[in-house]
Amino acid sequence: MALKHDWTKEEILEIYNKPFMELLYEAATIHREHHDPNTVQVSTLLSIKTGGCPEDCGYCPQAARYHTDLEGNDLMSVNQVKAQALRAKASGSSRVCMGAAWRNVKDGEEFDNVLEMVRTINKLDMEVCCTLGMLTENQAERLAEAGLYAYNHNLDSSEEYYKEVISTRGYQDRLDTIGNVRKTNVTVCSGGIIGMGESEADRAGMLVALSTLNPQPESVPINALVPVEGTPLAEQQQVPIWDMIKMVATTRIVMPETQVRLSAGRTQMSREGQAMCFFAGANSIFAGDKLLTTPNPDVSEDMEMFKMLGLNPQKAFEKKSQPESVAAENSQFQSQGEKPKWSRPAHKIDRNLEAQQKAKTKA
Ligand code: SAM
Ligand code: DTB
Ligand code: SF4
Repeated sequence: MALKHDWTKEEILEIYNKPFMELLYEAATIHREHHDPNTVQVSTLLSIKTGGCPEDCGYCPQAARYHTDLEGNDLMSVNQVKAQALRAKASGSSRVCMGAAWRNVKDGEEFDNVLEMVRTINKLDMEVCCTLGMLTENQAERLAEAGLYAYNHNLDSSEEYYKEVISTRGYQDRLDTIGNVRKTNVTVCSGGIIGMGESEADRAGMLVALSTLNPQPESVPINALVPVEGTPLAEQQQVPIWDMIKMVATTRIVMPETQVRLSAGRTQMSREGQAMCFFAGANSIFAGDKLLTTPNPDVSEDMEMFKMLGLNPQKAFEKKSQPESVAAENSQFQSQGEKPKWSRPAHKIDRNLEAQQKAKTKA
């Protein structure tokens, strides 16, 4: 079945506000048609350049203008990054996501070092993601050639509410960076934050902006705001777990093939709450006792939770086999010449081949 790319705010709000059990059932059903419900992808965040950011994102402890307790750091060395990536791999993570507190990437020595970090982690047979702020098309291409798997750049909220939270760059700037990544074979990771004081219509608006991208992002992180003292959003009330479950379920329904990541805010969620998010279609988490600068559950706690729920961490670059029920249905579809239900984004082998071919053409 072709994916729907013309979702409206009204349609999405209607889904978000369905009776809770109906919403959960629909989301879980769609999740099972497109994904293995017992597999969850595990990423480890690594803040390679912390603090001192010139932007004014109202939620962010790394913005230089807010007086938080954060200790900033210059760009880490390639060796430090390699050591951290090895630790992440040993603890069961298949992806490292490197974050830098930059407004945008600047060509030069620091970017060259980041490219070397990407190549180094790739050689460890781990997926590499970066979130470095705004990118030009050329920078996106250079990251692709270095072997980047995914680029994270969030829309954060609806276009209308975004303006209440960030003034130093616009929604279109974000869409342009996502567009530049899309021109390469790097997969797109883009999502947002709930609990910043936005309305349900703003949540739906963000999902309209993401789901009408064609193709839809391969990965959508849903963050619950982590309120940090010193930031303008420090006094926000914790987002109710019900809202988080409803947001995950709605995201799953409007973007069936996307990896939905249960992101920031898990330290405040019970295991039961997180289990409902997985049931509703979340199939990725950030693991490790730190997100970029704020706390996250210990790896051992997460592994205990996975064991309890019978969840398995997804292997790097794994092309998942189809659940049997879907495979049976697909063989029927395929004989009738229809597109199979189960599909996965490009994986390492295809991407490396493409990169090699491009390099050859350029030479
Ligand atoms: N500087 C880059 C940028 O803004 O694109 C990359 C790093 S930035 C910290 C990545 C994302 O983390 C933000 O877009 C936002 O969605 C999320 N984030 C930052 N602070 C957060 C907080 N306090 N709570 C929840 N999510 C947060
Ligand atoms: C995303 O959507 N969430 C992650 C990742 N992408 C980079 C970051 C969460 C940051 C939470 C606040 C902090 O630890 O500084
Ligand atoms: Fe800077 Fe990114 Fe934080 Fe905004 S979210 S202040 S761009 S580090």
